[in-house]
Amino acid sequence: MTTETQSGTEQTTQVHGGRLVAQRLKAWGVTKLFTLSGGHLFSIYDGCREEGIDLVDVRHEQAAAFAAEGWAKATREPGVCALTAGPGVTNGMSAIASAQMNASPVLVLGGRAPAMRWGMGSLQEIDHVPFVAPLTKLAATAEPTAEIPAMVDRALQTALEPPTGPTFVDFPLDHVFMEGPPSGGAPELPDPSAAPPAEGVEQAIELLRNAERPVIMAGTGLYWARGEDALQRLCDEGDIPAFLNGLARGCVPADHRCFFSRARGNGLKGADVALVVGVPMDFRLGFGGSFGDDTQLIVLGSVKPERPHPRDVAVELYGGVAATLDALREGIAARDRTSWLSELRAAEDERRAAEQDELNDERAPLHPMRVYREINAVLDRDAIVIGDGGDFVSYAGRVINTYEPGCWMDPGPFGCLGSGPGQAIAAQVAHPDRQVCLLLGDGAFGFSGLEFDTMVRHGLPVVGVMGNNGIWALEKHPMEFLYGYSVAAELQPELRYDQVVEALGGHGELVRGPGELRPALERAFGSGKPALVNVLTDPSVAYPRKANLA
Ligand SMILES: Cc1ncc(C[n+]2csc(CCOP(=O)(O)OP(=O)(O)O)c2C)c(N)n1
Ligand SMILES: [Mg+2]
Repeated sequence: MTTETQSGTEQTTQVHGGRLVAQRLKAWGVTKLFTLSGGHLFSIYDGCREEGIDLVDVRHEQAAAFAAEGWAKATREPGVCALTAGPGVTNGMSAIASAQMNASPVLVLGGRAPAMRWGMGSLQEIDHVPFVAPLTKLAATAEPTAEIPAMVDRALQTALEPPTGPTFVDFPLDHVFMEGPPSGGAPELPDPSAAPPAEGVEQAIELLRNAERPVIMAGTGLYWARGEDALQRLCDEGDIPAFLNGLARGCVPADHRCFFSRARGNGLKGADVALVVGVPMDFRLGFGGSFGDDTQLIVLGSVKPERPHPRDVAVELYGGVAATLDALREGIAARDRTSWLSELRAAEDERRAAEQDELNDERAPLHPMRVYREINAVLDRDAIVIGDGGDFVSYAGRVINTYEPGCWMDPGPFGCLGSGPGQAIAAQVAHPDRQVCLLLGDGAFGFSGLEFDTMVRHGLPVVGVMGNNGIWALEKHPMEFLYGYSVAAELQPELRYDQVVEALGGHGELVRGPGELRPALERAFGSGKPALVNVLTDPSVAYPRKANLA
């Protein structure tokens, strides 16, 4: 409903608070809102309908919030979800924490019990801000109605500013149903690739120029900073090998001469200088111990991290990542380091050769590596692959090839099972013409498996491939190793998750032997429907991991 008020010569068209929200979303280029219904959100829905923002409604709020993160990962635009007051917001908390750890620019809109009765015990009344604040860059309540546009602007701006990350605004029911004047013009969208280079580049150039065995270790921050082209130029001209984790996967294509994965130990330990780009030295880098004791570190990021580095760093560079990478390249002058590259290539090839037996394993139920040999063969170069599970996804991280940025999504360091379906939904909404392949453990399926219904209702032909070993393998094997037995580690063997997906209106396949897998994958991708290829895998296969928890 709109009303016109005339005051003197000035005329203001008042619109309701939900419409104000939608107008600002639209101004920032938001086209999709991931949500699950709740009365507190009706006026936002109405606003989105008026403004042409599509709603994608899911089956659990965590999927809506993971989808918002998936949208951000797939597009590098802000992902937005709307969660109803109280349990809607609490259900989204794991995904908000996940977005925080991945620095994903996400805006979470919350419903909220009415301000006029606050404290009197309205339905679903709880103050979200204190418990969401530690997980976000900004958490606030928008009131009164006239404050809504500026608050939405600030939340989106904050989510997109480096370090990118999630923000939260909730809207008291009365204020979002009341009317206020539209405000706010076209926002200036931050362009991370235009940020100026960091100070202190000269010292880094000096180190890199003289290095004989330099390496680059890049992670999620490189992706958010849109640094992939500059990184490739630096690798190319400096003959510098690159190792990638997190969302940086694909920022150097898997078949690039400077890309290595299996030789990571040789590269990081053997390096005299390591350029560490957009990646914290957390457990994934052995808290800094993945590098050699004598490796000199240059750390590059968009902003100085809050957490101190766990080991000495020779040069710290904070500023525009792409511009700094270009400045380094210009400073170091081309250098022939083919012998260093060949040494690593030999190590890489040797490890890959040693994998062949597992990739070709003929056993039934299948070895997980055999599953990945078949998947690699059917995926397009720009397929988006999403991992959600334990050991099954650890294997994938090792052997799935990623060629373009934004084509690999896993839960990241928060490691939340159940993150996959929401991210797959968003990836397919963002890229309707590309393959989206969702890798699922049978345990992981239980958290968000009903999102196959969302995929069916929204016509999203995501292909799930399940490594169904009937156990929580990533927990069962380590527990047996430590205690000689395991508890709480079993699932039902050979459960027909494919039939669950069929019952929801999707396409299902059961695969018992390796020869059946390729045709089943082809039928699944050919079906044009959401699909699940339920592959029975060998529960006795334990992923060879060194560290689990610490
Ligand atoms: C929300 C959540 N709960 C529990 C865990 C602990 N956890 C990590 S991996 C894993 C096992 C996953 O089992 P499955 O998906 O079947 O994959 P598998 O290891 O069997 O290949 C569990 C329980 C977690 N990471 N996230
Ligand atoms: Mg399992």
